[in-house]
Amino acid sequence: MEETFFILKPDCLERGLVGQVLQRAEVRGLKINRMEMRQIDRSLLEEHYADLVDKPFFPAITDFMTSGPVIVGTFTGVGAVQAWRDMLGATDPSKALPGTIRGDYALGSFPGEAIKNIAHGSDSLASAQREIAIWFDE
Ligand code: IDP
Ligand code: MG
Repeated sequence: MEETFFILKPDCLERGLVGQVLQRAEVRGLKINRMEMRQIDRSLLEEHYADLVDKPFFPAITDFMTSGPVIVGTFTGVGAVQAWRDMLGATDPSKALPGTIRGDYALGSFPGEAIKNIAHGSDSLASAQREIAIWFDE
């Protein structure tokens, strides 16, 4: 049994897609184990995206991720980390396959903007553990 970390990003809430996205996870068999609505603060985001803070687009990511409330939580299930990543699809929605969340609910973004892609998922078991500790203060 694995636990993976997710964020439903501000575009997901803004567009009223929370129910649909969570339903996809649930019908796949992922169980919601923790869930909370938050307004992200900058320092937490920098810790979460530690590998991206030096990128030129990080200020755009910060603006996007703090532009409205998010829902953070975890799913548990067999192979939950990879299952949720596979369901999300490619980072850039313009390259994400139809049938994936990013491929079905998002399109592309303008150069210089953050890529708005609905949801986050941990990319490995180690990342999941690190992110759960950051967001749920363990
Ligand atoms: P992931 O979310 O698919 O794991 P990461 O490379 O970890 O992708 O990037 C984290 C988030 O940062 C992405 O989901 C996206 O919102 C944003 N992002 C990544 N690369 C770019 C970029 O080149 N321009 C703008 N935003 C980006
Ligand atoms: Mg990532």
